[in-house]
This record gives sequence, structure tokens and C-alpha cells, in this order.
Amino acid sequence: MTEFDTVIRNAVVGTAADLFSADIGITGGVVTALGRNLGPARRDIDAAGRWVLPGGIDTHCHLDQPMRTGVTLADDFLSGTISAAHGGTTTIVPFAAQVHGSGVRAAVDDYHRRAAGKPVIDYAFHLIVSDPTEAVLRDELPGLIREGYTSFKIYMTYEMLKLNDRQIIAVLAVARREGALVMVHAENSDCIAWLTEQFEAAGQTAPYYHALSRPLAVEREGTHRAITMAEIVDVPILLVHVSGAEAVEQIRWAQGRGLRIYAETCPQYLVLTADDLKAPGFEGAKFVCSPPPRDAQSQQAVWNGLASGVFHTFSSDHSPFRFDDPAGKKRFGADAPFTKIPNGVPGIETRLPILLSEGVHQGRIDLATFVRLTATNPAKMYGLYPRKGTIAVGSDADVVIWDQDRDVTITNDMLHHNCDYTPYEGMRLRGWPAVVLSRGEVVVEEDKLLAEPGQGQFVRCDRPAVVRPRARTTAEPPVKR
Ligand code: DUC
Ligand code: ZN
Ligand code: ZN
Repeated sequence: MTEFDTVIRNAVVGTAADLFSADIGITGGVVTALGRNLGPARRDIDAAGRWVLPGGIDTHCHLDQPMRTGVTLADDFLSGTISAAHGGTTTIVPFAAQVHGSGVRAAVDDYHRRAAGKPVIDYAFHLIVSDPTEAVLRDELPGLIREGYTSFKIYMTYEMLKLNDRQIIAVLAVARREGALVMVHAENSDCIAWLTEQFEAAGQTAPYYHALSRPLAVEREGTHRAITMAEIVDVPILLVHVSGAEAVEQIRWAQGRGLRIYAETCPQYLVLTADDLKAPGFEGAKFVCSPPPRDAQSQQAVWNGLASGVFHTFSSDHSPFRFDDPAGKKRFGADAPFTKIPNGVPGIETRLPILLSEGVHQGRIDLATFVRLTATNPAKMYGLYPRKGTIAVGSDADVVIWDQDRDVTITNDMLHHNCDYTPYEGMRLRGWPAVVLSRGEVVVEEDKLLAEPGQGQFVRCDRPAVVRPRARTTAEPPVKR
């Protein structure tokens, strides 16, 4: 008689806390036992000598998100999740983006339609709040938070998305009252606009000037202002895609003062620099994203922050625009000014291998930190823990068996996104996922997809533990009801 659906045998199991040898027993999609010499199973997977880690959770990626006219994201919920799964990610949290003049609930309905029948791994949604009307703040957000959409992103820049400080404070107050987490894109919009005008006037419009139009100070100021507003409202926030040494310094300063400031960074800020935007011809457009990649000093500051706990999550910010495509980076031609180049780089599949190779194998972070940044903390920050983000009895069997010493040279051909380039072309890595299980089902085995479209399930997020209100230290601000 079989005791388990599947047993992964002889695993070297890594969690955010421990590294231990065990068999992993799985029944009904859930881990039901961890121990030595587990009993018979319908399926045995031998993981001898391999690191077996929680499936990655990518809490910042953009799939099938409508863009400005004529520009499309290359990945939808099928190609995006297939790519994610091949890279060891088993849960994604992309965005349901509010369109100006329309509601947030309408966005949620729209994105559920976009996803229907497609994902091969589990998914939740963050909201993007771009138009915080009275109805959105009073009715829609509280209702949606109760229904499992417990985090929302707000922008300090981008014309159709940005909020002013008064609006940001109003959104933060709702988050505080309802127990939601606000993710902040922190860049000073007016400074970017002024710098951009100067470069345009001087005819300096090549892709590299994108980086110069958004210098460290632009991110530093936005970061400080976001921290200040969070402090005034007394609510935690998470600063997304932190790139520069000066922003890291602000976050470290705030954390040192006891503020609940959380931070995310991404692979592009570890292994790319602004010099990549100087590539010949229009090639630099491949690396145009916001904030832009920085320099070696900022890379080091970000690595230090990953190792020391300044950062809590490591996401891809996967924003896949095809390069040689009139609906992608070349929407306005192969010599378009940097202001016309869609912002974003693809990276949903390469996120974990880059961090494992450059971080763990290079000795910059340990394996527990890798797990914490890529799975456990994302689950905790967004209310998915302990169902997701760990290997423990009772957790979903979202598990990656790594071939941790495999030599890999990244080429776009080996990736499964629908993009025609990767910014990491030619990069040599050590380690790649060998077998990926989502709720106990093998979805990828030795580079072969075994999942069916629609196999991934929508998961509701609880209110994250990190945002539960604590006693105020200053007078309660009046909150409109
Ligand atoms: N910047 C963002 O804020 N989002 C998507 C991609 C990018 O470069
Ligand atoms: Zn952003
Ligand atoms: Zn983004």
C-alpha cells in the first residue's frame, strides 16, 4: 500500500532557517511528511546530492498588462508562467493595474479574464492604484483587501500612473486602516522631467541618457519622501526595485530608526550597469528600465543590503518588451529618443539562477538567505505564508530540485519567455532548476514542460503579518470613512 503520492528521496532540503537531509512526502499537493526512509509512494523522485528548495515566489512581474498605444508586453499568463516555472518559480504575483478614470475592481475583473485558463503555476494579484478617487479609497480597496488583494503598488513617476503626495498619504491611510501593504515606485517625477528636457534640448537622446535622466538622487529623494509619508501615517511600506547606493542608505537609515520599511531589489541591479545602455546603435535600449542599472558601487551596496537584511524580497520586475519589434522597444523606430523607449527588461526565468550563482556560489549570501529572499519573505510580506514559501508539513508542495552545479551560459534561445532577447545573453552561471513541482505535480523536468495551461490556481492573499497595526506612538490621524 502506498503512503504518499510522491516522495522526493535523499534531498538536501534548504529553508530560510535550516539545511537538512530528508525525504519529502507529498500527498494531495501538500507536504505531509519530512523524515528519513519514508514509506512507499506512487512516484519516487531521487534527489540525491541535490539542493531541494521552496519554489520561488516572484512578487514583481508584469504580464499581459496593457501599455501605451501600440506597445505590448510580450508575455501573457501562459508564456510568462511557463518561463517562470523553468526558472524555478512556482508562484507569481503580477499586477492588476487600474486604468485612469476606471475602477480598481474593473481592473481585477479584467486581469482574471486575461489569466483565465492560462497559468501553469499559482498566482495572486497586487493592485496598481493610479486614480485614488473617493470611491476607490472608501469602497473598492477595503472590499478588495477583504477578498484577497492585500497589496498595492503606487507610483511617484510616469504620467498616467503617478500620485501626488496628498494622494499617496490617502492611500497609505487606507492601507494602515485595512492592513494592506503599499509598494512604492520611488523616483522624483519633476526632477526626471527637468533633466529629460535638458538632454533633449542638447540633442542627447541615445538610450544611455535614460540612465542620466534618472540619477541616484532622483531615487534617493523619492525613497526618503516615501519613508517620511509612511512614518507620518505610521504604516509599513515596501520600496520596490531599489537600485542605487543612495536609496539603500535611506532605507538602512529608516530601518535603523525603527521604522517598518521593507525593500525589494532585482537581478538587473546586481549584474547590469548604466554602461550597458551605451551598447552600439540601438542595442542599449535592451537595458532601458526604471530605475536604471547603476554602477559597481551601487551593485556592491545592493549586495551588501541583500546579505545584511536591508532587503526582504528579490523579484524580477519582468517587463518583457520585444527588441526587434514595432510593438516593443522599437515602437518609435530604431533611433527613437530614450523618452520613447518602453521601460523594462525581461527576467522572470533568470531571476533565481542569477541569484544562486552570483550570490550563493560566489559566497555573497548563504543558501538560507537565498531562500528567505526568493520564497519565504515574499510569502510572508504578501500574506501567502505558510501555504507558500517554505518546505514544511502542511505547506503546498511547491518545490525545486536544483542541479546546483550545472554550468549554464544564458542564451535567449534556451529561455521560454516570448521575448526576442535577454539582457543576460552570454552570462555564465552555475546552477539551474532540474525538477520543479507545483502543488506536488511535476511542471518542469530537465528542461521539459509537463504542465497544462490553466493548471495554476489563483490564490488569495491574507493580510500580511508585517502590516498588522501596532500601537500608535503619535496621535491618530483623522481617517475619512
Ligand atoms: N519600471 C517599472 O516601474 N515597471 C516596469 C518596468 C520598469 O522599468
Ligand atoms: Zn516600478
Ligand atoms: Zn514593475
